[in-house]
Amino acid sequence: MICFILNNTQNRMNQPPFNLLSNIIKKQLDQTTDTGVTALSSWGVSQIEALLDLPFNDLIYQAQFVHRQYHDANTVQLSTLISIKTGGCSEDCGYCPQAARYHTGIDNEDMLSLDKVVTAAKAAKKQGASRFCMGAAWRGPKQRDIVRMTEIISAVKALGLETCATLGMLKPGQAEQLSQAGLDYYNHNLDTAPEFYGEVITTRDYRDRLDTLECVRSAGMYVCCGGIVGMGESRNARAGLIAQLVNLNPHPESVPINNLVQVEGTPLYGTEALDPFEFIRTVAAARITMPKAMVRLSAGRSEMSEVVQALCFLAGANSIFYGDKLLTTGNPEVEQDKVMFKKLGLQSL
Ligand code: SAM
Ligand code: DTB
Ligand code: SF4
Repeated sequence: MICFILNNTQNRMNQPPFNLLSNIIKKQLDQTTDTGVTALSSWGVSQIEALLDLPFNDLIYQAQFVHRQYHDANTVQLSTLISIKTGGCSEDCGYCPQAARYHTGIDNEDMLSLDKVVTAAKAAKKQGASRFCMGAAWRGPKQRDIVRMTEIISAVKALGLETCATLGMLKPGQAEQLSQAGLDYYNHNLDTAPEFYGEVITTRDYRDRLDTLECVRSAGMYVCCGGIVGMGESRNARAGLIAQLVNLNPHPESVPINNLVQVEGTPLYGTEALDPFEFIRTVAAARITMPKAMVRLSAGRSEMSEVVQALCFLAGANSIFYGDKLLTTGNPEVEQDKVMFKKLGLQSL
């Protein structure tokens, strides 16, 4: 796969001397075309692992360098989440409080009414979100769910918000219907490296996830695809996840990096917490390898200090989930995020 970096003369003049870049990146920046565009060749797991192994300062410096080629370094996009169908899910995802088979205290609720979703979307817009993401605890939607979703999507879109949904596995016809209703993004995470996947989920396989992502692309929607770290995986597995994301062609437009939110009753509850520097390194590697993507600092912010979050922004994160709740677990209060943005001089998008 080929992607591009340093896309105009102005950017090239702004770049630091190449000798400050590590050999790993230098090796990738070897194909300058006659239009002044430099091609990045594809990334293998070992190259991404070598990025993750860099001294922290070098890694962050390079991530910030790449980030500034494509993004305003002081702007962060805000997405608000809502759970439109909570609990009672048939799947066995080891991290998830909504799986029916785990005893987490989450009840199986009916799908929210159109009115309730629209009210929540209006509130999200008023608070400053630009995208509204709707999640459902399904293995995949049934046809009747798709019909209801199309009404909801059209109504949210009519408010002037970008729309995103995460409803589980899709079949080709379903993706088309969602797209035609006005769905901009579909979130479907690869979650982890193929080698570690079986430790976390057994009720659907990696290929199922890739198939859904292909349906989303073919239907013309933007792909939101990332994963979860802090599930007891190795650094090599984090590199493996990023390699899978990078090798989607084209790269996902949006890459959520979730830190496991540990919920009592799930199999992954009690996993040793990931060192925050490893989380930040993962964000940096995602930024370097997928320069144009919006990299979202996703679940797990409630457990992170502002300093850790600031380092994630420095490492190239430029999107967050904004609003007091994720799907079933907590997220920083809106007012708290406003204060943090002010301290960091960040603008929202
Ligand atoms: N049921 C659909 C599916 O799994 O595709 C959509 C909803 S599911 C809750 C969306 C994503 O949330 C999962 O793929 C996973 O990446 C993330 N997620 C779920 N529980 C989490 C947790 N405890 N910590 C971090 N991320 C989590
Ligand atoms: C994503 O990557 N993270 C969000 C969203 N996509 C749907 C979900 C996080 C869920 C955290 C656990 C919960 O609140 O239930
Ligand atoms: Fe179900 Fe999605 Fe949770 Fe897996 S992550 S148990 S599919 S709601």
